[in-house]
Amino acid sequence: SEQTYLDLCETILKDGTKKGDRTGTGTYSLFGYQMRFNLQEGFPLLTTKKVPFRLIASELLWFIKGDTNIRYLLENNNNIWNEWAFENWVNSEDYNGPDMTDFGLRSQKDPEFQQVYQEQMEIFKKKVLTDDEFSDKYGDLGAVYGKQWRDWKTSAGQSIDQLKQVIHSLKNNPHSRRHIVSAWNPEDVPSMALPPCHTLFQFYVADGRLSCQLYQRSGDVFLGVPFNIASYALLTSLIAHECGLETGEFILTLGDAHIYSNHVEQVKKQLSRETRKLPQLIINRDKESIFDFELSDFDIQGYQPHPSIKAPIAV
Ligand code: THF
Repeated sequence: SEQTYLDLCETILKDGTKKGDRTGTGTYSLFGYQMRFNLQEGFPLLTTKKVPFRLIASELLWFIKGDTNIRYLLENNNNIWNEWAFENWVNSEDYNGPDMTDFGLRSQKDPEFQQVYQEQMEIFKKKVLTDDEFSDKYGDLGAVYGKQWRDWKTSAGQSIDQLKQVIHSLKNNPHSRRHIVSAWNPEDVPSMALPPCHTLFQFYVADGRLSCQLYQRSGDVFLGVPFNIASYALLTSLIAHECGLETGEFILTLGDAHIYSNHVEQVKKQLSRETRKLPQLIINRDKESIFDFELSDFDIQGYQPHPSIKAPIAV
């Protein structure tokens, strides 16, 4: 239940080690933590703050399509991956605007720079949306999730559709212990905008229920993890639907579980709130294949969260 997430937050604040990180923000961190969500109890969208389901659903559909270009996200008003594509552009020879070195950290500390950065980001978004050539060059994040899930390149030059294969194996050999999808491709890691945080997931079928466990190497507990929980719960529900199974559990195993130092006040605020009843996920029953779903085929009902809590993303 949601309490397991709140327990994680409390444990990190109490026992986490103060640790530097790639982004220069600073974190409180611990290593190795497991959370279990019984999907029969409701859909695990946190209620102690408002979590934007629409963004989670459009990101998941983007992965399922095998798309790695942020244009699709932008078309759906989803801005959660912008910074990583923007970084490629401002570091390229084609960029000749104001200096964007360290834009993530600087925009948080310097309001004047924040404005200059916002302007460049708007230019960037517009170009990705309207200029095909630009979009191919800078809107693409490289071999991130969608690519590895749907089009993993083999050394023999062939392509593996892991998602299709795992659905096939769930339908035809449900008791297999090999229902695995890996996003971690050691050959591609050095060239990725961001090496995958959700590294590998496995499905499990028992008593007509489909469960899923994700190993996440690194979890931004305040901003990312609530998205990741809901995203994999949605994926599990869609695949269960296609395979004619009920949903079981979603288990999230975290490697480096951290709270950024500039999220601590927000986490404390969230911890002061009471949990509420979890909402229900409604799926359009007329569609079967997970590859046919669109945003309008899902709905969340009975979601009455506490208000959202804003926090800056570490880039
Ligand atoms: N980088 C970091 N530092 N943390 C992450 O969680 C993360 N991701 C993805 C890639 N890099 C990451 C991006 N996922 C938000 C949520 C998830 C993200 C990125 C950003 C976010 O800011 N959420 C806000 C709402 C934003 C909005 O309304 O536009 C929130 O309040 O939840 C891990 O997958």
